[in-house]
Amino acid sequence: MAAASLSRYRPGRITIKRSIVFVVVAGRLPQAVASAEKFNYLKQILMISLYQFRPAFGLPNASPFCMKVETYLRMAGLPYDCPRGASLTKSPKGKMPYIEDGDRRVADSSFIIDYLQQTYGDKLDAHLSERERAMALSVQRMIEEHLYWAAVYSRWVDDAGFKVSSRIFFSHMPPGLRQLVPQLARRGMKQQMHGHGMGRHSRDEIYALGCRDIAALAALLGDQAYFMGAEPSSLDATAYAFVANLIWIPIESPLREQAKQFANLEAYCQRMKARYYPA
Ligand SMILES: N[C@@H](CCC(=O)N[C@@H](CS)C(=O)NCC(=O)O)C(=O)O
Repeated sequence: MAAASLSRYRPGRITIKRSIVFVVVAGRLPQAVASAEKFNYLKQILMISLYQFRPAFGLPNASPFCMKVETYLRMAGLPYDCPRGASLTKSPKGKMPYIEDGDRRVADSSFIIDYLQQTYGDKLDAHLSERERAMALSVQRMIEEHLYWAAVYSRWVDDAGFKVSSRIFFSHMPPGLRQLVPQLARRGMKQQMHGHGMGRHSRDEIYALGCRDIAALAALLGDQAYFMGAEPSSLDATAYAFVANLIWIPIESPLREQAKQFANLEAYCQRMKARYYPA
């Protein structure tokens, strides 16, 4: 995914502008600069580096927050790459994702998108009224601050989900760590869920809360192409990342069953995939 990202995004106005700068700057660099160095130098100036977990589950990212930012970059037509070496310990806020743009480093998916909108402009939400923007923000918050925690439960606390998560997410680690790290991660997730409050509910209560959010999303989408109507908006970066991370992952849970019941959610994910991640 990371390597393919440079060639797959849809070129927008900003991309074209950056490409022109690339060519002009490349032409002016001294001959003495080796071409690989030149390429790396220019890439550093012109590419946004997205640091995130490695892809899993056949999705661009198994972290919905990482997939949200990658989807936004594609929707906005901004050139990016996903360098190796992303790590929670290097992340300014200890979570993924974060980006580097020149000498700017920004963490947290929402602050990243704010930064990108302020720096490169944003046509995606231009068609929304103030009221529609407020509604989109409320829906985004429901997904990220409520439904997310039910999904965390299904992956990290529920035994069936943890079995799959621990096997897939840590498969690259050496044998000893492969057993230890998932247990530590699980303990950390349980603590976070308890602090949030979601973790104090029973399994049935957590899934009931999450399922209501999913039904609300399906009702809100209705027969529209995108969450805010016929045209995509930045809310779709969040909605697609989170819904795909429910229905297209190999973890059986009441959340997945619920999401799969709504044909419009599946069709929506297919639509987003075809438009922003063409094969
Ligand atoms: N509010 C943050 C949330 C990011 C987040 O929770 N990332 C998770 C992955 S989905 C993470 O890095 N978890 C690692 C941890 O908590 O140790 C954002 O929007 O970026």
